[in-house]
Amino acid sequence: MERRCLPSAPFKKILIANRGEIALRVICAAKDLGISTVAVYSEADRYGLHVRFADEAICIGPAKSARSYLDIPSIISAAEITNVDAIHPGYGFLSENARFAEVCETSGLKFIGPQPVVIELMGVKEKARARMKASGVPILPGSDGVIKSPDEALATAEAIGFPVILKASAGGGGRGMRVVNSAGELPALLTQAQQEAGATFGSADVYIEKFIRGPRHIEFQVLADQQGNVEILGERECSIQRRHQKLLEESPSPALKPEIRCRVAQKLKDAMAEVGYTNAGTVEFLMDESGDLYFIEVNARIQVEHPVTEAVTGVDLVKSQILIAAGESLRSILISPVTARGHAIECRINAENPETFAPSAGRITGLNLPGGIGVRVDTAAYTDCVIPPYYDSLVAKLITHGAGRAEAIHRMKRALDMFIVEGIHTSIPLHKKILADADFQTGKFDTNFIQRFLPPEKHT
Ligand code: MV4
Repeated sequence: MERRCLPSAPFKKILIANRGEIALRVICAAKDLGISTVAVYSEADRYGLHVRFADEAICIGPAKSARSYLDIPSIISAAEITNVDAIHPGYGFLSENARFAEVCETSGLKFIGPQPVVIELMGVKEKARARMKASGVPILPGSDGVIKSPDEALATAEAIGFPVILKASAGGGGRGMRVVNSAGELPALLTQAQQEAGATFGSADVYIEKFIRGPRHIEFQVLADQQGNVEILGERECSIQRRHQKLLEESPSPALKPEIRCRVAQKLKDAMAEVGYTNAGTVEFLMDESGDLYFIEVNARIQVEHPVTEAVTGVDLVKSQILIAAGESLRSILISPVTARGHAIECRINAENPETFAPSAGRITGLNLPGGIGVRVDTAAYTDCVIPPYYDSLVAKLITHGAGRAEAIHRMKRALDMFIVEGIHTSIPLHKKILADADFQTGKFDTNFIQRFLPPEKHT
């Protein structure tokens, strides 16, 4: 459990460079610490709750993110005008932009996240992979860094055995990947992957890994302070995804063996200390059918699904981020050893058409948020609010906690039945189907699970 309050506020005022539920989440943490808040907003978000609940709010530009939530000069100007001490980037937008973190620091504003050089390192996937390997974190067999020639690619693939996967060094989140099933396909797919990587990320660098069919996606939550202390706050099971968009997450994973959790967490602790990681971060792994974990990438930010970890550990991760950025030690932030209690599940309630998954922007004409014991709702929605078409489609996160997985599922079903959103389509019906599924209930699923709920042509 982390310390509840401080004798004096670590910062006087922070700016939140984000919108929606995560901006509100950061405002809550700041209020709990006695810190004043500044919201920034686009013209589409004038009536957003982050604007209403922050102490001050500044319009930074038009609806399109490139001219508002991604506009570094506008955000830095807002921070200077309001005289804030620090900036919290939330997730998405500028949260993993090393240049933004750098500009904050050179402008005398504390960036609430890792050091710019560490964000940069984690963004180059094959470098992050090499650093994790060097610290003893298990990785999949693959190339030693970037592929330099088609011959080298072929030799590496033959050595590790097909199928293999080509991944963009600057990619992540599933973009710029190619699965290669045989030597004959390799040259053409390598060219494709390199071209796509160059066009999408500005770097044509590609590396190879052994391809795991039907893996589970399991990620570990990390907190690290500026004194070199690292804590691992358990893991989240994130296998229920569609097109690399997570739909439902839980903690702990119903599939992770305790010995593997313990061994990987220990290695990770050392690895994150060795790279000089600070603040909150997530380390993603794939699990193969034997239950072993293999590192894939690091997300240098707070994640959407952080509340499931908060539910089982009782640690306020966003408050911890602010305190770490202010120079507080984890030894003072986490006043007793972190332990996990019970089980938590999060359902992402998206504004989308249940058949086509197309975004369903518009006005919410009726809204009932569920509550009761073991239920948390993180949202910036209210009756008559408008979900704009410009940003991601997350309307609310519904999190339930129970003594065990069965109770968390039961509470989730109850809460979904009491969750009413009128005026737009949402993913609530899909979540009800997932929760009613026998394999979901027994915990037997992988990253292909969601396909059975989709029309065949929608498979990816
Ligand atoms: C893989 C993989 C199989 N083998 N790497 C997709 C997102 C990106 N972070 C990594 N991804 C994958 N990497 C190897 N060596 C399968 C995926 C993958 C996936 C991973 C996690 C969750 C959902 C996924 C859906 C399709 C593919």
